[in-house]
Amino acid sequence: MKTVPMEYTSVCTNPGKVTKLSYGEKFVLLYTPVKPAEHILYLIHGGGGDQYSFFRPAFLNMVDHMIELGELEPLFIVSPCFYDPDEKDKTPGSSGVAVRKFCKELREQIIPLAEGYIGRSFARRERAISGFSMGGVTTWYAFLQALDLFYWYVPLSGDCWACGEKGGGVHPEETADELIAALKRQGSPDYRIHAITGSKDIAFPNLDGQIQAMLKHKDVFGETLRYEVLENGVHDYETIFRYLYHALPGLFQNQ
Ligand code: FER
Repeated sequence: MKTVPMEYTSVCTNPGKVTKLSYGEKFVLLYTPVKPAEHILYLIHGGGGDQYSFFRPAFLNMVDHMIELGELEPLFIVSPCFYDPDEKDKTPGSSGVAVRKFCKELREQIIPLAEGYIGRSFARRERAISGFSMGGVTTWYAFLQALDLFYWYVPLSGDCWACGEKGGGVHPEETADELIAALKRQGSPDYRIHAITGSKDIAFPNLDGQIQAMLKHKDVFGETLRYEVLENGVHDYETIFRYLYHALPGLFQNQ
């Protein structure tokens, strides 16, 4: 897995635009690329984070450069915040409660807001969801609750909490079963998962346990789940930017 080229962290000659879109007391940040875009990514921060966790120069400049150089097809990126505005408790327990109900907000408020602003609604094959840590947990919840909205799932160093906190590691087989049940319940539509973590990531045992259990179900996940582990990768945003540098060009590619 390549590292992000040093020059990609500097400001691009022709950068995309970041717009703040409000709903009630909350807001999302929307990245609009300089070229016309046919796809949209909903990108979810980790525990204790917010709309700005991903939307920092190191990430936005990287995306600008990738698009400018033709390494990445232009895409919109939406960065919401899964916490309530007055939430003070950002522990995994509290975050777990927030992300379990967050897909409802995505469905009912955030997607209509962002896509209404852009002026078109995207098809599920044109929509992806990704996130880091608790944002990865959110990504798995989207699979459980909103398969009709997204085709592409990119959980980064976060496991599925269908069977409780860090449930992918504590109850791997049961978690795989929950994912399969949710898939069937939602009519078994086609989808793609690209899960990535690092061997020294604190979430590694949880995500890895879950993925190994999922991979035993070859009939379900054999063709649809891709899993990569970066040797020595740790649990921080810099490493996650590298995963996205690696994974973003593969999104929206099998249509
Ligand atoms: C994990 C998923 C999420 C994990 C930790 C988290 C240790 C989040 C932690 C936090 O928000 O502090 O698998 O494993």
